[in-house]
Amino acid sequence: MVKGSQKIVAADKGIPIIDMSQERSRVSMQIVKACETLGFFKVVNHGFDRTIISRMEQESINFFAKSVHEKKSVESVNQPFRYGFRDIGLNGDSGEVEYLLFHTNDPAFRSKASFRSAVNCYIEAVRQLAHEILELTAEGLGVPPHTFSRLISSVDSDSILRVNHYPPSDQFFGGATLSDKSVSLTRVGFGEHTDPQILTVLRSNGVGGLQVSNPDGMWVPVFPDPSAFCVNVGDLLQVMTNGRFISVRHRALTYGKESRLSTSFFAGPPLQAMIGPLQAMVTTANQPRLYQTFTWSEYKKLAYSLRLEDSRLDMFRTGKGLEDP
Ligand code: GA4
Repeated sequence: MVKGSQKIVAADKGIPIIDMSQERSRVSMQIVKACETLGFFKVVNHGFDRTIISRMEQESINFFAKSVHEKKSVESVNQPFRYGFRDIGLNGDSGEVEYLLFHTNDPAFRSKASFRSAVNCYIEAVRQLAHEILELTAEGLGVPPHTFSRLISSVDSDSILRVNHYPPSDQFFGGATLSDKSVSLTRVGFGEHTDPQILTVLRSNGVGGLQVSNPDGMWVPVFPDPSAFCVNVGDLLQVMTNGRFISVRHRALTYGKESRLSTSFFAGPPLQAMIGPLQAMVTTANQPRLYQTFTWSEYKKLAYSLRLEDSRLDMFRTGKGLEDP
């Protein structure tokens, strides 16, 4: 069931759509503005190879159409990157979703060579897109261009690819019929949360379900556009920009008779990378340092020990007695 009284506004209301074919400085300014106001935007004319997208999508469709037994046998070498059904994380969260998780430095899994190759090609292409967006972001902020992108291009960067399949709502009614008017079709596919990493780059098929929380406390449904990529700020980018960018809360609902398929790349740094507010973001008196410095490993450990909807960033605010020397 969907809980909470947060209101829902019109689809795409206030969501920036950024045309990446514009002049570079315009794109970088628009990205910075979107990260400051909502923490979420769509990019179009991004130059992503369409064949890579369609191969990835077709292989994912084929995979999720298999029997549960077959799907479960596709275990990744690196637990907990795996096939999952309903259970999200390790602390009791669940949703109407099945998924595949791949660690991007080791996406080895027991499946057809064509699926493995589609995943590898997609990871390389989406990593490049994330890299480009992070360079544009740095340029827009006036900090050295590789400030953020170097963290995700390192060989030991800790990024994840996730493919979520939200089956049609009517597959989850266990006996109730859809003609029963008291049965609401709307279900939570993936509950509200922020992404712990630096940046997320998501693409979906033409079925809606993603919603982002705006600064007025409303849910904004994201109109599905298979030709666009959705980009959201993660917790680490909020920290590095000293709170200037918003790590946006988002969720996925399932309401229809159609399957939704989404593919998200969570761009993360190496486990030992030190993360803290950039000096350039804390220099003036009106921008006091909001967060401590920590390693991604420390932050990830904390995030994975909490529930999906928990706010973890607050635990790394300054003034908690664990200040940097
Ligand atoms: C949210 C972003 C990614 O999907 C993810 C998720 C992870 C998981 O599914 O195992 C987490 C969630 C995500 C944040 C809090 C913890 C960990 C589920 C959960 C309850 C793969 C990630 O990196 O963090």
